[in-house]
Amino acid sequence: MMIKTVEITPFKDQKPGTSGLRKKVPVFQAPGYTEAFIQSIFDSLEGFKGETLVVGGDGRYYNREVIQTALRIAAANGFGRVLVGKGGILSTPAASHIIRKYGAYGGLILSASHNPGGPKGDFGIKYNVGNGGPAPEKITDAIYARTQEIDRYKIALFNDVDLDKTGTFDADGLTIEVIDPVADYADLMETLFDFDAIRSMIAGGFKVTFDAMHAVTGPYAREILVKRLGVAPELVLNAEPLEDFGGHHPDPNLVHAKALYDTMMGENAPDFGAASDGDGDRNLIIGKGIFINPSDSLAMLAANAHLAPAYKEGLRGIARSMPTSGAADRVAEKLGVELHETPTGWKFFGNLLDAGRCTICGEESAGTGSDHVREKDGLWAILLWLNILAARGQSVKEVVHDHWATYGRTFYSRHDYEGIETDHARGLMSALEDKLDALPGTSLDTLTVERADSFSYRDPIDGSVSSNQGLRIFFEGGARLVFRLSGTGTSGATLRVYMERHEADPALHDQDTQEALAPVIAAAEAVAEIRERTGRNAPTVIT
Ligand code: G16
Repeated sequence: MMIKTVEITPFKDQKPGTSGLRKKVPVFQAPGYTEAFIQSIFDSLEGFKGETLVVGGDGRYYNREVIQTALRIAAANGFGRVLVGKGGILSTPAASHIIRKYGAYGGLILSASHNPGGPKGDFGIKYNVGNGGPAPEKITDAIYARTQEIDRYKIALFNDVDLDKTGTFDADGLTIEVIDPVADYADLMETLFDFDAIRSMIAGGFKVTFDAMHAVTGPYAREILVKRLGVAPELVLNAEPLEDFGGHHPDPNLVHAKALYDTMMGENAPDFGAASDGDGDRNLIIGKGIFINPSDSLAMLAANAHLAPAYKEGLRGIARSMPTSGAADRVAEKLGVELHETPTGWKFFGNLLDAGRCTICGEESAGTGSDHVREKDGLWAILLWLNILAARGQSVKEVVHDHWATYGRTFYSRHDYEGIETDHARGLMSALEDKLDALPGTSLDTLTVERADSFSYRDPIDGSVSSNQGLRIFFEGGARLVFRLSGTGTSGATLRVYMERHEADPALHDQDTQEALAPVIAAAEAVAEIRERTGRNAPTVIT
């Protein structure tokens, strides 16, 4: 194998965020930038000579070029085999499954998730370990440390591999298998859920619509929803993956999936509507006339999971990220299983899942998943919902109202202030942190503070500690307010303000969420001076 060693100077900004390194495409296109990061990943790992690496991405602009580069650097560094999705495509949960199924050493997932794509859009590289999950912090910290001192990368000199033909190729001693990105994943889904029951429900007239947002899940949805479950093809929308997602933002929230929301709230709405994001790990669930917030969705899926074959023995535990609402905690309590509260980032669920301490995990950021892979999984969440609806023979609205009647309703909302000046965002957070100790006993607008802290997590499996994971304010009566800065943006800073309040009285469950949370929203402004410090009068996105 012809290998070239190229000298470089370190790029100082290659610190992985919540989910890998995300930057604008032109940043990754700078000479040596992508190579330096991939080489830094490999330099931080041990014992992979001759092993298998999985490589795939969400099909966004620059995906194919980076895959060719990754193949050459993997070859030069001694990997023996690379499994790569046809067309360079692998959804994030499918990549996680492939790593696990084929016993790979790890994988490179190329995606900037829900962030926009295109020549001026975002790109990202994430390393996943052998359990199929995102690298834990001790590895991402090591990768970052390596990026700060790297002085060369090694690259094999072979021609571009044809990514559009499945088959096995030899590239100068590296075995490259271009695989069907969908088949293994679709087969896995079929083992988890009662496809017969879902198929009968759909054949009986239950209408399902799915918006793939011109992102990676289109081919998966066509295979699973249309071919295997009988969903009408015309109800799978925007199913062609496009490099720029059709100019849209592949974020399945109420702003970017507004068309779906409007359809679901309209007169002749289908019974069930859903969407997924750029790389297929997030989900949006909307029933006819009712949006389900992701925190509620986690709680409802956990409460009903036993209706699906994979979970019929019950759950071993539930895990949620700290900013996710406490709705799932009530389910865990009723089921008598452990509830784990982790920092934001799917990587924190990996140890718990591996140790059998939880079966279902979820985050307010539209991510839900289980121990079937080690990533959140958009289509999995959609299929579990469909399985539950088929088993219960009820509408989404009925399931939701029944859940609230049993557990009470946790009103929940997240307000995002996107693209604010980094200095302003940091200033707001540090001023707030300075105030925390003095808050208990004081009033913020109409609410009285019970306690306040900066969230820190000690992993119960490996004992590692992650500090500064968000500022929390708990109020008398049970309401909660959380402030964090996003770790996934690529320009400026995004302030996230998470609000929740539990309401036990069913007579009050039909209030508008923002109205129900008005006292908490007012408290957020009072304590953090958001308007003054960010210069914004309103959030950019409300979910
Ligand atoms: C990633 C992480 C999630 C996290 C989300 C939002 O999701 O995997 O665990 O909740 O980012 O993070 P932040 O609030 O820091 O922006 P994805 O779908 O972007 O890979």
